[in-house]
Amino acid sequence: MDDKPIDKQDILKELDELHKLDHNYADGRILGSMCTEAHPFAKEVFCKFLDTNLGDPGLFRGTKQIENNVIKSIGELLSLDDAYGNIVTGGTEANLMAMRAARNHARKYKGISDGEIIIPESAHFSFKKAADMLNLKIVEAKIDENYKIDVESLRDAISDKTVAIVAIAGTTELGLIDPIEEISEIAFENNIYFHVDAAFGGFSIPFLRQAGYDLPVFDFSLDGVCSITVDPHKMGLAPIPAGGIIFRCEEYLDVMAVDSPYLTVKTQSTIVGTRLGASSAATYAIMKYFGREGYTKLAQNLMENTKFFAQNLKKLGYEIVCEPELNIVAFNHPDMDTNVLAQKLEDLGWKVSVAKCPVAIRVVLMNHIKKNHLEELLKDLEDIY
Ligand code: 0PR
Repeated sequence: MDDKPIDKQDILKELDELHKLDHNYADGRILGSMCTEAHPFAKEVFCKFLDTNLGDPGLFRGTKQIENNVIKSIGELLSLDDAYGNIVTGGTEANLMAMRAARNHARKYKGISDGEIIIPESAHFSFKKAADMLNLKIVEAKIDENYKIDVESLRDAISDKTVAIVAIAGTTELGLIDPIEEISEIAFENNIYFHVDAAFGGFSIPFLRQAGYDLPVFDFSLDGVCSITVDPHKMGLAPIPAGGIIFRCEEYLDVMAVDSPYLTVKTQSTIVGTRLGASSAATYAIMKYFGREGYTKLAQNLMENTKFFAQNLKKLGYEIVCEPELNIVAFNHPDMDTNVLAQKLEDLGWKVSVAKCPVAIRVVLMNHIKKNHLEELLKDLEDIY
């Protein structure tokens, strides 16, 4: 740290220089991000609530009410009237809370001390972090030829140590939805906690279904579902950090509660102590401002771009890994190594992401990628091959 104060203008100049090294969403070149530029209104509200701290909610009663309202609204979107949960930093923390709730619940009610969680091979790496932190063993369920959980493999993986089963509604690499209804039944029959990671899909599947898209049910209308991760900072257009964890009942928060005697509330169930009220306020604002209608339009528009991109890729001789269910397209060229192709695109200024299972170029069609960007990308792909 400098000894003497530095002039604001000099500090800003230095920061601006460094900020210039960042890529912008606005130029449409970031192809593999599930985050996007937040809506200006959400950013405005976020700034107003920068000093609020939901770690001590008695001091910020209004903001706590806002968080409760957001959780209620997201719960309703997921077919749950009385939802419990929190706005957290993102999908990682939401998944960690879900796994912690499942572990503590099984420890309390079933006496399981060395628990296992069953996750698909396609699960986000946040579950590896959660398992490591919570001392849980991961048992992987296989994925089938359609890159979705192989239900038989999942059934075989269940043991008397299983504390949670996880399925994904919008996989990180391919945007696919696991057979959640079937898995929910299995979890329910076996009295096992079932968590759905809809970090990506949670803010689009309900709207696309309402608009007539043939997508499966993935939410609390299924009896087995105990919790759902759904991230406002992905498809919800809220500023980072905004993840959501929704629980079916309060009991799952209770089993995580620790005493916080000197605070304005006597227990705390979240992982983080001091936490931003701004994330809840901005999420609340954008959900109100968009309404179901706004999100439906957004999701439909992104699906149209997805279809446009996939169809044109095929016309150019590229092969897509699977028909997109959500707004992700993964593709290869039959005559070119994927990493070589990725490098050629990088050389042309595209920020490319390569999926691992299977290896493929992966484009997440977020709101910052407009039709004209796709046309430019297709032109480059045509020229490359
Ligand atoms: N669950 C799923 C299904 C996810 O896809 C992700 C992240 C998470 C949980 C974890 O969420 P947080 O990153 O909010 O904790 N999916 C993206 C990924 O890891 C996140 C991302 C976003 C990556 C923007 C890159 C990027 O530029 O691929």
